[in-house]
Amino acid sequence: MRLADGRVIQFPAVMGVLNVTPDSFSDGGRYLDRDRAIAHALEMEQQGADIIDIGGESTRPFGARTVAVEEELSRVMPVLEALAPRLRTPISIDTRKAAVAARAIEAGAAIINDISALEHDAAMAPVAARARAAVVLMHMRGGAENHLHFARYRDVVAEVIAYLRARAEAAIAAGIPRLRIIIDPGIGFAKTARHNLALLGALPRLAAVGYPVLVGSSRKRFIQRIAGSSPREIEFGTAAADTIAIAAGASIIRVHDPGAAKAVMKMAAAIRQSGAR
Ligand code: HH2
Repeated sequence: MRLADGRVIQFPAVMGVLNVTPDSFSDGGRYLDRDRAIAHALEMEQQGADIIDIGGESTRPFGARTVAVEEELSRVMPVLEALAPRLRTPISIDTRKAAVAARAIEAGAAIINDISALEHDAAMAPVAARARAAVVLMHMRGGAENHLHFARYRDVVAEVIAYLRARAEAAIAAGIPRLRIIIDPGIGFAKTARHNLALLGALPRLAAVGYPVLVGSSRKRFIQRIAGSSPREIEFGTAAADTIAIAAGASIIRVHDPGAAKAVMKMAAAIRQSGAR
């Protein structure tokens, strides 16, 4: 994918997560300190991350606090401003707020990762369109605060696909370049373990919608429920989910451990390619 600044992301790609939050479910608080956050992002690039995703609002199920614009800006901007000149990899800003996205883009972010698929803030689509930014459109229901109450579907795969198709069309209508749209089934967002597994199993159908697909399974609760909750079980459970995602046609995996994910991605992509010949 060619970004507005001319940089190209080769797919499949690894997106490394940088949560500058006090309450993210897997690494909350660890990177709230500016210098540690910067060092961690540089380390993730070294380990092979192709994109660094910076977020200042946790979406943790149960009790994640909504964050005011000013607070979110004060968390992410010092880190983003320090990183933009130092990273070769593109930066994505994980936010639902247009004001945060606009400032992040000014400072050098090229991708807007919006878990509300541009629905939370009416000003988001115009901001993205004006900047010719790439956007990640993710499926969820309810707010970040209460999404687990909405995990009811007749046919989760069909409903997620219909939603993402509609949001991609809305994004295009708002002026966002078609070739910069990425769709994401929103693993863990208003979804039970069964829903997450159904979506991972149906990734070829999602990829057939016609946009690159991002999958974020890393360390999520359904992995802990299925694989076990020790660090090693979570690590291998994540690797298994990411292997399947890449083999089934995902273009980007969003992960906390890019070093491991890069090896997983290379192996799964090689197997996928050999099958395609
Ligand atoms: N998952 C999280 C946050 N942002 N963005 C996309 N596009 N897809 C995802 O699956 C996704 C996301 C939640 O994970 P994490 O960043 O680890 O935790 P928190 O939201 O608590 O910061």
